[in-house]
Amino acid sequence: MTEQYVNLLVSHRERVGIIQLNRPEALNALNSELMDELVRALQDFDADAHIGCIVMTGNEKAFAAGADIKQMANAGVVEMMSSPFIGHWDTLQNISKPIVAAVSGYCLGGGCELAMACDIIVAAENAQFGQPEINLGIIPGAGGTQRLTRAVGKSVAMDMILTGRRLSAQEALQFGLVARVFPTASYLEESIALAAEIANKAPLALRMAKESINRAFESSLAEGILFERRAFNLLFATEDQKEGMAAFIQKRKPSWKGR
Ligand code: DAK
Repeated sequence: MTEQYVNLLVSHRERVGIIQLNRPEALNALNSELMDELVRALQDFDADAHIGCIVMTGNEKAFAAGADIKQMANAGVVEMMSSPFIGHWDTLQNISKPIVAAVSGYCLGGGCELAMACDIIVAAENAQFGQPEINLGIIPGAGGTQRLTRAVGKSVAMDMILTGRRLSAQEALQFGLVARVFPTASYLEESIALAAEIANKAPLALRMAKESINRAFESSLAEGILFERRAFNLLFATEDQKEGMAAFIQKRKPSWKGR
């Protein structure tokens, strides 16, 4: 990967693409330049056949403390409506490869919305999740009222969004916002290991699984099940399905082709 970034550190470890938000002086506050770069880095990894899964992370103190308050403080309604900022979140939804958010420290406002727009959230023990926008006289604007409610239910979402209450990593685990919690010293390595495990699965099956799970949030049960059935049947047109089942029968490891 040759692309240069100002607000990100981008690397890869075997089949895992790693994107680190890198504005530590502002607790990784999400300004439009960072979001531009983030979308580009995600799209590059999505298009790279050598990458199977992506890890998005910050630093030990902050995943991201929200959208950049200084950048939007003087904006008017027309400016906000025409801001490309929100389009970045929509683009994120079109990334077909799984994205693991590895969260340590502050994960607030737009930062929490960014983590929730990823596919799996892994938390360090020191992580704090919150939607404190109410304290700024606004509400979450990048999906927080919707995704948080789907993740933790109405009562906890109301509590967090109306008061600005933060959840600890253990609370976030208990309420279903995060999938796994690890010690702060090892959360990133554990997240990369999880992503490596995913990256070594059959690529087309991963893609169908991600699309089908996401469809659960967009459709009725009957429509979602129909979507799943079509995706399931489609996988029988792939070489990887033949390989996976042959490998099982022959008691060997499968070798995926992504075809
Ligand atoms: N924006 C800009 N700078 C930030 C920031 C933020 N969100 N959070 C922290 N910083 C900066 C601080 O200003 C400080 O910079 P200097 O003063 O040193 O220049 C530096 O990072 C270190 O912060 P603190 O000195 O405050 O550090 P502490 O450890 O004392 O406190 C804190 C950490 C996370 C509790 C505190 O920084 C804090 O409360 N930060 C703000 C958290 C917050 O309110 N987040 C929500 C932001 S609103 C949109 C959709 C969505 C959104 C926007 C638009 N569209 C549809 C267009 C999302 C909105 C939000 O996220």
